[in-house]
Amino acid sequence: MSSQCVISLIVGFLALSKATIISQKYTTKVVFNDKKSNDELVGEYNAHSLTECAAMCQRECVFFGFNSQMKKCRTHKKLFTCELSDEAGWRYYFHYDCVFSAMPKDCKDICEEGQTSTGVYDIYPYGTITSPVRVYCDMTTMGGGWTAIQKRVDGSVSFDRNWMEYKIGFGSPGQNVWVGNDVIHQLTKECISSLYVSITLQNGTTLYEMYDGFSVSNEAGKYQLFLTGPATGTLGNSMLDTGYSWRDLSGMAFSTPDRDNDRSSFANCAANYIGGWWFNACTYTYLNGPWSPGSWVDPWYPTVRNGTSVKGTTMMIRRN
Ligand SMILES: [Ca+2]
Repeated sequence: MSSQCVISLIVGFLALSKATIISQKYTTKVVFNDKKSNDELVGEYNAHSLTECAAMCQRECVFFGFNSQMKKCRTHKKLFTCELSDEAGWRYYFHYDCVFSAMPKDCKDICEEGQTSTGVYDIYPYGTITSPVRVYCDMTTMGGGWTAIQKRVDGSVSFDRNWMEYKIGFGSPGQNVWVGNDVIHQLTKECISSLYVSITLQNGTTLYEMYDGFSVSNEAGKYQLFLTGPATGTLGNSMLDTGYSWRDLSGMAFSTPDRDNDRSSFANCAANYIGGWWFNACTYTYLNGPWSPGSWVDPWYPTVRNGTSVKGTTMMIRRN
C-alpha cells in the first residue's frame, strides 16, 4: 500500500466535521460503510451496543468496527490499509486519542513501540500526519530511543550553510544531516531532552559526552541553546565548562555566516569557522566545521584538536 494512500485515509479522517460524540473519545461518524479490513486486527468480541464496542477500543486500538445485527465488535491496531473488501452489516469508527498517540513524535516513541532496529523512521513532532520528518533513530546507545539531530559520516555534504538552510535542515537521515533548527525546537519545546554527542576518530575510537538538559528556542528567539549538566563521557564537558565564560555555549543564540548572533563584537564566528553553531566568542566545541582537518577548528577542545582527522560525528537527543 502506498504512503499516499495512508495519508489520504487519515486526511479524510481529519477532515471529518462535527461528528456525534459517543463519549469523549469516540465518534459515531461512520468512516467505512459496509467495508471490512482485517489488517492489524486485535480481536473480535461480542458487544451489545456501539458504546460497548467503543469502550473495547483501548490501548493499541486505532479504529474499531461494530456490527449491529451480529452484535459483534472488532478492534484494530492500525488504520493503514486501503485493501478493504465489502462485508455487510459492519460500520467502522476511529478512536480519536489513539489516532494521535499512534503517531510517534520522536524516536523515543518508536522505541517504546518496540522497534529495536537502528535506522531511518518517520516521526511526527508537529502532531499532524501531514508533516512527518524523516530521521535517524539510534535504538542501541544508552537504552536507545535517540533522535539524531546531526550526523556526519564523510565530507560529501557541506555544513557551510545559511540561516534558512539550518532552519529547515539539509542532508539525508542516516548519512550527513542537520535535521533543522525548527524541528529541534519542536522536539524540545515541551520536554527537556538529554543530548548525546559523539566523535569517531580515524582509528575507529568513538568518544562521547552526554548532557542531562538540552533545549532550543524558536526562530524568534534565534534558536537559543539551553544546556545543563551534569555531563558525563569521554570527550569532556567542553560545551559548558571551558574555564572561559566567553567559550561556554549555554544561552547562546544560533549563528550562521549570514546571521552573526554571536558574542564577539569584532568577529563573525560563523563566517570565520565556516558553518552554523551556537557560537559564543567563539567556541571550544564545533561539530559543523569544514570536513578537512586543516580547516576544521577544534571539533572538541582539548580532546579533539584541529588537525585531527574525524571519521564521523553524531548529535542525538532523547526526551527525559
Ligand atoms: Ca559577532
